[in-house]
Amino acid sequence: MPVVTTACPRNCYSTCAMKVTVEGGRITALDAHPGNRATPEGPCLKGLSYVERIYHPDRILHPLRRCASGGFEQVSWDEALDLMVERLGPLRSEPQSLLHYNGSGTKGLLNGCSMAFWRLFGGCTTTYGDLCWPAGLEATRLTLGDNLHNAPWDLANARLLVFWGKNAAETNLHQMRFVDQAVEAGASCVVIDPRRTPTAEKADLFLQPRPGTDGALALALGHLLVREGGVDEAFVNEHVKGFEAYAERVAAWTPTRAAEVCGVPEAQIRELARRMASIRPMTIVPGFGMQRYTNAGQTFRALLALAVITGNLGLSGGGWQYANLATQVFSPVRDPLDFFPPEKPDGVVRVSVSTARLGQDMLAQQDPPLRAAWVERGNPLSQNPDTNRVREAFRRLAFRVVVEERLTDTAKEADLVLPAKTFFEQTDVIGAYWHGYLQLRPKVIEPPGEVKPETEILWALGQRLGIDETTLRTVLPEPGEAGVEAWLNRRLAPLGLVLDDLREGPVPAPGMPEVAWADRRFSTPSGKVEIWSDEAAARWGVDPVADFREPEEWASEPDQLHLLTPNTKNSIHSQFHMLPSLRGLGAEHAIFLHPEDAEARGLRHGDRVRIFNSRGELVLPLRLDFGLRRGVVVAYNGFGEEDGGSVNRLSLGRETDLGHGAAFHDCWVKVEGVRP
Ligand SMILES: Nc1nc2c(c(=O)[nH]1)N[C@H]1C(S)=C(S)[C@@H](COP(=O)(O)OP(=O)(O)OC[C@H]3O[C@@H](n4cnc5c(=O)[nH]c(N)nc54)[C@H](O)[C@@H]3O)O[C@H]1N2
Ligand SMILES: Nc1nc2c(c(=O)[nH]1)N[C@H]1C(S)=C(S)[C@@H](COP(=O)(O)OP(=O)(O)OC[C@H]3O[C@@H](n4cnc5c(=O)[nH]c(N)nc54)[C@H](O)[C@@H]3O)O[C@H]1N2
Ligand SMILES: [Mo]
Repeated sequence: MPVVTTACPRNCYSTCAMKVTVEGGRITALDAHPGNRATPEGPCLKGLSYVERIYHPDRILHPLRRCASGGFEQVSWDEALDLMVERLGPLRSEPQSLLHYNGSGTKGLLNGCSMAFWRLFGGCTTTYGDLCWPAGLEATRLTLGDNLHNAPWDLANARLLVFWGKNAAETNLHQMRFVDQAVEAGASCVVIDPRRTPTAEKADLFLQPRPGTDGALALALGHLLVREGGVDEAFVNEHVKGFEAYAERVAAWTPTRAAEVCGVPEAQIRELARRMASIRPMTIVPGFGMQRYTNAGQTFRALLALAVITGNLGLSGGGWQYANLATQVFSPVRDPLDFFPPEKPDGVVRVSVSTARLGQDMLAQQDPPLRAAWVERGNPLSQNPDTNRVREAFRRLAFRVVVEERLTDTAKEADLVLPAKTFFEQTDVIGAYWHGYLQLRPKVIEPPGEVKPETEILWALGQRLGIDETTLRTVLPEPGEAGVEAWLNRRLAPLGLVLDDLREGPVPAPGMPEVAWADRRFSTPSGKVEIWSDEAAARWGVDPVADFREPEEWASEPDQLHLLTPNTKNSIHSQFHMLPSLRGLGAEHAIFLHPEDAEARGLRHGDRVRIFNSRGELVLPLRLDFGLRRGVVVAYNGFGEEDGGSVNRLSLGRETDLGHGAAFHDCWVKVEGVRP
């Protein structure tokens, strides 16, 4: 029975190595692979459910064309390709009228082929920015020069852990092992989150700030560290730019003031400052949920400054664990402005729209207006802000192609749905963003039905459009495994690697650090850690030193609630939660409120409630949660129309202050009962 090594390519910290058992051309089992030191326990429930997911009856196995009745009909690849040539071919004279949109549905080097193909087509409109993490990435890059951190297992050496807006117990399961190891060895664990999450159960100090106010909290901690001792002067003198200006900034942020702004007891702020001053090494682990605000980039700079002034950089057990881009050796995402191609070496004009403002920007685009879209690996009708506007923008197009595994909210809007492969059906190489391993995900089964990998769809389309094979070969692998392997080997060659090196298991990316910045060399303009950043001011128009401002959207009426839309354990965004085996175990699409907030509205557990604002509404069951901060309402992102509608009906397309991220959590709503 062949057992093959592979790795899970979902957009998730863990990027687990796994072993796949194949019997008679079918996958029958998935198991742990010890070769990845960060994930030796093996896949989570989502990972184990792949056996169900890839053979699920709802999987799309053939091209589907919208028919006059509004439904879909199965068509042959010939018909699908003819239709694309007929509808997309004429756009080559005005290629920016075609939008190329991709989400983060899967990792893989071959993902880049699609964009390259549309360039060959003549260009297209692309997107810049990202839904996920760019405010934090840019804050880190501006301060430290790079996004790197210590190896995941090094967290076990921390004596003080600060999980700041990160819910690792659900979003980075494998990290909890290292947390347990640290705590067992006597470390203190602090969690800062408006929700009492499963991660908070590990904490010996738990702060529940008002959402969007962490910047004020961090500045007050800085105030206490500067005033009462806790600054590592040797480190600051030698390696830090801007300490004086920072000390001036935090002078005004007394703990009393921050306690008022953040709604946390002053004693807790003092206690946390005391720990930061006296316990070393400290690792701050900030999450992504906290950087979905219009003030998030500056907030992150304020948080990061705490690791800097206490000298917790370049040592085992210490640091700032946000994103480890050691594996981004192929296509750096270090600079979010890379998303705006600055020059046009191929002479092709490119236009970009903001991912965060996708709906508004698509509707606003002129010269030429958008007429068609190609969507792959993404579900913008569920996952991008302002669902109603995104839907309007998609409906206004004349022709939409969506490459998908199942009929998502986005696929349901398409004129043509093309079946997507799963990661068991085409070889690719993937990186990660928590550990530093490169991993192979080899083809282990034949694609079912008429499924074709994207690269083969584009090859066939290119041929029909009359692009010759020599030209196609410059951007796409030749169809078939041999073509893919040759293509991947060409990409690996500059790293001194070949595919065969990856077959047995994960391989550390060249330069993957055990301890980041052990050499204290920072690739910032000054070569120092920049808590004063001229670049931040010049590029983003923010104060060169971290400051605190309320998020743009802030309560204006007393009965408004702050909506948070976090992730859940048994789904990855809009993936997995529909599988029968996970359905009963996963989070529910519901509205979660503190009992006192419910009572104030005359609502009881189980009531049908309407959650609404000027952008949209949802009607869902109410669940009471004593673990929430009062004034906060929670609904999970990832659910779509068939479950009652995406939470993004309520969010506005709005960018973060740094990095062109999406400020999903700048979002206030009201909640009321619905008559049965
Ligand atoms: N199981 C699972 N794992 C995942 C994912 C998934 O969907 N499911 N998604 C993956 C991806 S793409 C991402 S981006 C990561 C995200 O990983 P995390 O950052 O852990 O996840 P989030 O749920 O976005 O946010 C984490 C926490 O931030 C808190 N938070 C929100 N606003 C604030 C605030 O103002 N202050 C503070 N202190 N906390 C706040 C939320 O209550 C939430 O508990 O997880 C990855 N891993
Ligand atoms: N309100 C709110 N909204 C959020 C967030 C939030 O916290 N709150 N989080 C945001 C974050 S952090 C992220 S990362 C985004 C995620 O946003 P997306 O990346 O758009 O969402 P996913 O549901 O992960 O994946 C999209 C689709 O990719 C498909 N897919 C998977 N593999 C393949 C493949 O190989 N080929 C093709 N063609 N398709 C494939 C899946 O079937 C799935 O439908 O959501 C964001 N949206
Ligand atoms: Mo994300």
